[in-house]
Amino acid sequence: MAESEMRVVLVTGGGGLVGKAVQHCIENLGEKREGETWIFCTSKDADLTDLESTKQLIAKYKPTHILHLAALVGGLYVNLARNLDFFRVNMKINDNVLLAAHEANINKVVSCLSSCIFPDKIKYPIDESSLHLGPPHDSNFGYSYAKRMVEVLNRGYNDQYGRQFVSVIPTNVFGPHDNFHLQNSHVIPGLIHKIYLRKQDPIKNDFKVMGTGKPLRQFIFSHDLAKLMIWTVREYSEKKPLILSVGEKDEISIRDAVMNICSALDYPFENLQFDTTKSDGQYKKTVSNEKIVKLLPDFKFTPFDEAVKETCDWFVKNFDSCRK
Ligand code: NAP
Ligand code: GFB
Repeated sequence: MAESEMRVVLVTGGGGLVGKAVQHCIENLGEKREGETWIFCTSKDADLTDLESTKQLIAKYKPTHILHLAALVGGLYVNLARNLDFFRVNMKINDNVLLAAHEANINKVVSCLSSCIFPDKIKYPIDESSLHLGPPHDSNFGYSYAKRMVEVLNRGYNDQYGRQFVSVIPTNVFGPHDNFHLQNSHVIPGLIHKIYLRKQDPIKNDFKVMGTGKPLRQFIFSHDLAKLMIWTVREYSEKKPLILSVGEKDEISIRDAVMNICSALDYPFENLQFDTTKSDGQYKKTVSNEKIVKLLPDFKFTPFDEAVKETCDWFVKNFDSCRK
């Protein structure tokens, strides 16, 4: 998309992990371009499960583009407990945002899916073409089907009205401004918080890594994802979904990820204990990042250990005010 055509980008979910990373890149890392205005909204600006509020938000800011990040989001265990809520809330948010965007004649909307929504039994590495080729992993079927419907809605608006509604598909994201809640969070922020508390008071705060530590994940640093999303809003001209992830070779086990956190927090990982009575969730969901690498061959992902260290340092510095 030529720069001159870019005017106002509304970012829903602007106060969350990914939204804050986009804001950081735009406002602090020099990603902002002449003639662009980026607006970062949270649920205080509008409850996107309500169509009228959604329409009023768009009428207020009159965006030319929307980066749609807002969602009910959580780790494995809160998904296991609340699949119906994850389905219904995300279905409402997504239908409202896309309908309101269309009715306001906004042509480009970039929405956000997740690699966990792909079919669980599939040939690896997964690519963008396999989204509907089988059921997702049972642990988060609610969230997964709601997210898959974004791709269906996109196709509907694009075919029927010539829109360019597209979606990006990140793998597991982590970074500053994450949700560090002890039960509802994803694995990296959850373990950062648990290990930090254990270090603060070893007597009071025992903890175990949940599951066996064997499952495999591709973790993407939120700042890297944000740069790729900003590019997608500006330049991606296709209508097909786009995976945004580190490569297959960067896939690591949960155990290795936790050991990385221990090193970053200077905690002896010899003491790590695993609670194998807790679900492992999906064993793997290995995606190919071939398409984005072809589009952006010079893009450099932040090394995992550096990203973990930066996230841990941010958490310790912002312990009192962060989401936990
Ligand atoms: P997050 O930190 O939980 O942020 C989600 C944001 O959505 C929050 O800022 C929240 O606003 C907003 N939101 C939730 N319900 C809303 C509502 N009813 N009305 C308005 N805003 C609402 O999540 P995230 O990790 O940044 O996720 C951003 C996107 O990336 C999501 O679409 C998610 O599915 C996707 N994604 C995340 C991961 C991951 O590992 N984190 C992986 C793949 C894809 P408030 O803070 O004001 O409540
Ligand atoms: O990040 P996470 O919760 O999400 O990772 P998923 C779960 C994996 O980490 C499982 C292990 O193998 C857990 O056994 N784990 C170990 C822990 N200790 C902990 C802990 O303290 N907290 C958590 N959360 N996990 C999610 C989907 O799957 O991926 C969501 O459920 C979302 O819908 C997200 O899409 C990106 O990668 O398993």
